[in-house]
Order: sequence, then structure tokens, then C-alpha cells
Amino acid sequence: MPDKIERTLVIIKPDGLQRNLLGEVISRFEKKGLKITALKMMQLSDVLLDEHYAHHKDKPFFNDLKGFMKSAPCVAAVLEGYNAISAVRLLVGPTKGYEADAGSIRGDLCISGSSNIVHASDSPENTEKEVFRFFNNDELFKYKKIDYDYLYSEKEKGTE
Ligand code: FUP
Repeated sequence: MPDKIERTLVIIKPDGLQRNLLGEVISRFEKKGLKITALKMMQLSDVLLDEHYAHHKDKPFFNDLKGFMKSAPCVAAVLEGYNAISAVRLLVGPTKGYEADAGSIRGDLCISGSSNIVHASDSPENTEKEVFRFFNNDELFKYKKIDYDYLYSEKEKGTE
């Protein structure tokens, strides 16, 4: 994929909220330079979870995963930045907390293979589906952040 400004969907899961890590996780995304363009607390439904985790529906952990995701509200967000999809996956770390590198959100903040604090989109195709699974068009904000000119080179901004 060519380098570009793109968006990605993240969900801070019930364990993030219950363990008082919501601010910490959002702060890591903000400090990286990602722009929050949508943010919402939601109680996830069976219908939404069946769609979101359709690729796992035959896995032995599917019912537990759904139960966990419904156990408390989640916070969904859309983040925007240069190569945001892969950059956020690196910040989040691999699925299992006990395998995730120190420095990543999962590596620093969880040790479970299933209660792993955050979901992040893994491809441009999935991102677009996931953004509209969680947000309506009028919940997606367009604005210029004042740090933009210092976060990126002229080349990255496409102005040279
Ligand atoms: P990720 O893309 O890292 O969020 O991971 P997956 O899409 O593979 O899995 C989605 C969620 O299913 C994980 F976040 C946690 C749960 N899961 C388990 O509970 N057990 C497993 O063995 C694999 C995934």
C-alpha cells in the first residue's frame, strides 16, 4: 500500500473500561499523533458482534468472546494519521498480551490471550466496513488539528 493519511477503527473493550485504562489507551493514541475523528461509548449488541466477529463464528472461543464484549460498555473511535492502520496495529501489539512486546498497549497493560483491551482494524477493506458498523456519517468529524504542520513533513502532507 502506498504511504498516505488513512483512518482506522479502534474499540476499547470492556476490560479497558473496567480496569481504568480508557484514558491511558486514548492518551497513547493521541501522543502518537493520531487525530480522533469520532468517539463514542456503546453497549454492543449480539447483532453487531455477530457481524464484527463473523470470521470467528465457528471458533471455540466465539461465545466467550461475545459474552466478554457485552459485559460492559465499549468505547469506539476512529483515528486518522499517516499509515494509521499499520501504525495503530503496532501500537496495540499482537492478539495475546503474554506474547506482545513491552511498549505496546497489550504488551504493557494486559497478559490475557482474550481480554486484550483493544481492537484495531487490520486492513483498508475492513476499516471502511468497521467505521460504518460503529458510526453514522454525521458522527465522523472533519477538522484540522493545530499540530498537523509539525507532525508531518511537506512531502508527507503532499504539499511539495
Ligand atoms: P486481533 O486482530 O489481534 O484483535 O485478533 P483476532 O481478530 O484474531 O481475534 C479477535 C479477538 O478474539 C481477540 F481480540 C481475542 C479473541 N480471541 C480469543 O479469545 N482467543 C483466541 O485464541 C483468539 C482470539
